[in-house]
Amino acid sequence: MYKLITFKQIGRIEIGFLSFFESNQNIPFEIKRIYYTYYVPVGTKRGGHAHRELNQLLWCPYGKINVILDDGKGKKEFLLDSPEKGLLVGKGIWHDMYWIKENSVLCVAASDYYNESDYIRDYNNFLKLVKEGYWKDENKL
Ligand code: T46
Repeated sequence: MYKLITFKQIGRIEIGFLSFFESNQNIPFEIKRIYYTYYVPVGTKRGGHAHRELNQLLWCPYGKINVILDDGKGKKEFLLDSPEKGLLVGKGIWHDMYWIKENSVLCVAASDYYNESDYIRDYNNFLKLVKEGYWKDENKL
């Protein structure tokens, strides 16, 4: 499951804006970890994996990052180019991120602590798990 969401924007041009999100309100999981990626050279590709159980919200407070999501049946592209945009990426979604603008920052709110064994970094293994129905409950997030 994946979904683009738009955060509420509070403020006005003269003083700037504030956006927010809350666990189990507009984000359908409890947040246990926040991490962020920065000083990434333009043209870099990161990601190249799916998660077994982890659900995440990605947002780009500054810059432009292209995110390609793949559920094993098809791919979809999302441009994170505004601090109002958030991209929910559920478990079982292969994701690649491409840095398009200098100094872009990718922030992520995750449903669990870091655990390398939750990563699937081999694409053929990912496709095999999709075929076997490993994420048959994916729509529940
Ligand atoms: C994801 C995308 C959007 C940690 O030690 N703790 C952490 O919390 C994280 C996220 C990573 N790491 C270590 C693991 C690797 O040795 O940091 C190193 C770089 O991680 P990785 O190559 O997986 O980075 P990205 O940018 O390809 O992927 C990251 C997240 O790892 C991943 O879960 O969904 O951002």
